[in-house]
Amino acid sequence: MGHGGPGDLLPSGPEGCWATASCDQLVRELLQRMEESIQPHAQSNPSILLAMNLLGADIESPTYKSLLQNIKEEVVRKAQKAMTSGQVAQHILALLSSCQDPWQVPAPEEPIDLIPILQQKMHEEITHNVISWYNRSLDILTLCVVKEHDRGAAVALAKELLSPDSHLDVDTCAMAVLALVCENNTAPYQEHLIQWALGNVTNGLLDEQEKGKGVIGNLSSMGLAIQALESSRKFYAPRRWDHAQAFSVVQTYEQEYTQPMAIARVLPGLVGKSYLNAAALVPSAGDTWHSNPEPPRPHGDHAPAPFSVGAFQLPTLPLSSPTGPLTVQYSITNTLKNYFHYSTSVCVPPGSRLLQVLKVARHEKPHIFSFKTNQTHLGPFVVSIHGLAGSDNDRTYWQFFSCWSPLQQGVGTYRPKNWEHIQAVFSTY
Ligand code: B12
Repeated sequence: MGHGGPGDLLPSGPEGCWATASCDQLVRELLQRMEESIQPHAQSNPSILLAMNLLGADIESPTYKSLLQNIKEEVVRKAQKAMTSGQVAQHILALLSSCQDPWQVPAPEEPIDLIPILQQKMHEEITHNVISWYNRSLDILTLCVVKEHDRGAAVALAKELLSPDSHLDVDTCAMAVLALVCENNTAPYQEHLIQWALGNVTNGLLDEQEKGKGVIGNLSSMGLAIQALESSRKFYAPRRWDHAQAFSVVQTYEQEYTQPMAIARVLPGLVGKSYLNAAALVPSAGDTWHSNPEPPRPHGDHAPAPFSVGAFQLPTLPLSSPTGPLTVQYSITNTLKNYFHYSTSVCVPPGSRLLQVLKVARHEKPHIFSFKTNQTHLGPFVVSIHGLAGSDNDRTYWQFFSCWSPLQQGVGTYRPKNWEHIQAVFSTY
C-alpha cells in the first residue's frame, strides 16, 4: 500500500471567502440546501459526502451517517460491475474524506479493494477510447491522492492540455489542474511538462474569468474552477487571481445554486478547500485507519461555512414571469446516422422545465417525439430521442440548444421562455 503523509498534497495558503460575515452566511445557506436534498432512499451522491467532510459536517447527524452507510453499500453492490472508473474514483475520494479505508471496504464475503478496480477500469476505458478527459483527470487525481500514481496517464493528460487541437471545457480543465497539482507535488520527474501544462491551463481559466466578468465558464463550473485556482497559485504567478470577484459572482447568483451537485462543487472552494484535501486522512505508513474518525474541519474555529456552486446559465434575457401558458418550439435533428428532422410547438404551464416540453411533445406525437432518460445525480439525462440513442463507443449524444446556443443546464432544470426555440441535435463529443 505504501501511503506517505498527505501534507505535501495540499495547496499552500488556501484562503476561501471565510473572512467575511456575508460569506459565512452564504456557506451556511448552501450547506443547508445541499443537506436538505439528501433523501434516505434515493441514490447516494458521493460528491455530497465529500463536500460535507471538507466543510466539517456533523458526523453524528443521522443524515451524515445514513449517507455514508448508503455510499459504502452502493460501492459494494456496484463498484466492480456497474460503475465507470470516474464513479469509482468519486466513491474513493468520498470514503477517504470520511476516513474509511478504500483498500478494504467491508463486504459480506471479503473486503473489497477499490484501488485496483479503479486502475483496471481506467486502463480498459482508455484502451477502448470510452473515457472523457474529465474522468481521466478525476481518476489520475484519485490515484495520486492514494499514492498509486499513474505517471503515464498524467503525462498523457499534460500533453492533451498543451495540444493546440485540444478544446476542453472549464470543468475538465479544472479537474485536470487538481490532478496535475497533486502529481507535481508528489512525484518529481517529468515536472517540466506538467508544470508547463499547469501554467497554460490555469492562465486559460484566468482568461475565462476576465472574459466572463468574474464567471469562469458558467455557474456550474465555477466550483471546480475556484478549487483549481486556489490550489495552483504558483503556476500562474506573478499573475494574480481575483478570487474576491469569483466569490462575489457566487454570492450574487446564490439563488441559482439549487442543484445539490453544483453546491457540492462550490462549497469546498468557498472555504479554501479542494478535492486535494480528501487526501488529508490517508494515513502515513504505519498509521491505522480509524473506525469513526473526526473529518477534516474548516480553518480556525469557525463553524462549517456555507459556500455554493451553481450549475446554471446566467440569465441573458430579462426573466419575465408569464402568467399564462408558455409556447415552446421544439425540434429534433439527426444528421449523423441517416437523417431526420421534426419540429413541433407545445404549450406548457408557466415555469415548466424543459422535460415537461419533451413530455408534452411525446404525448401529442408519440411516434415522432419518443424519448428516454437515465436518472443521474444531476437529474434526467436524455439517452435517446426518436429511437436513436447516444453511445459512449461512438461518442455521440443528444445535445440541447436554445436556438443555436448550447444549453448549460439539463432538461430537468432548464426553464424555457415563451416562444423559445429548443433544439435537440444528435452530436458528437
Ligand atoms: C463529460 C460531460 C458530458 C458528456 C458525458 C458523456 C461521457 N461519456 O462522458 C456529454 C458530452 C454527453 C455531456 C452532455 C451534456 N452535458 Co455535460 N458534462 C460533462 C462533464 C464535463 C463531466 C461529467 C462527468 O464525467 N462526471 C464524473 C462522473 C464520474 O460522474 P457521473 O455521474 O457518472 O457523470 C455522468 C453524468 O454527469 C452525465 N452527464 C454529463 N453531462 C450531463 C448533463 C446533465 C444535465 C445530466 C442530467 C447528466 C449529465 O454523464 C456523465 C458520464 O456518464 C460535466 C462537468 C462536471 N463538473 O460534472 C458536464 C456537465 C455535467 N454537463 C452539463 C450540461 C449542461 C450538458 C448538456 C445538457 C449540454 C447540452 N447543451 O446539451 C448535455 C446533456 C444533454 C442530455 N442528453 O441530456 C452541465 C450540467 C449543468 C447543470 N447544472 O445541469 C455540466 C456541469 C457542465 C457545465 N459546467 O455546464 N456532458
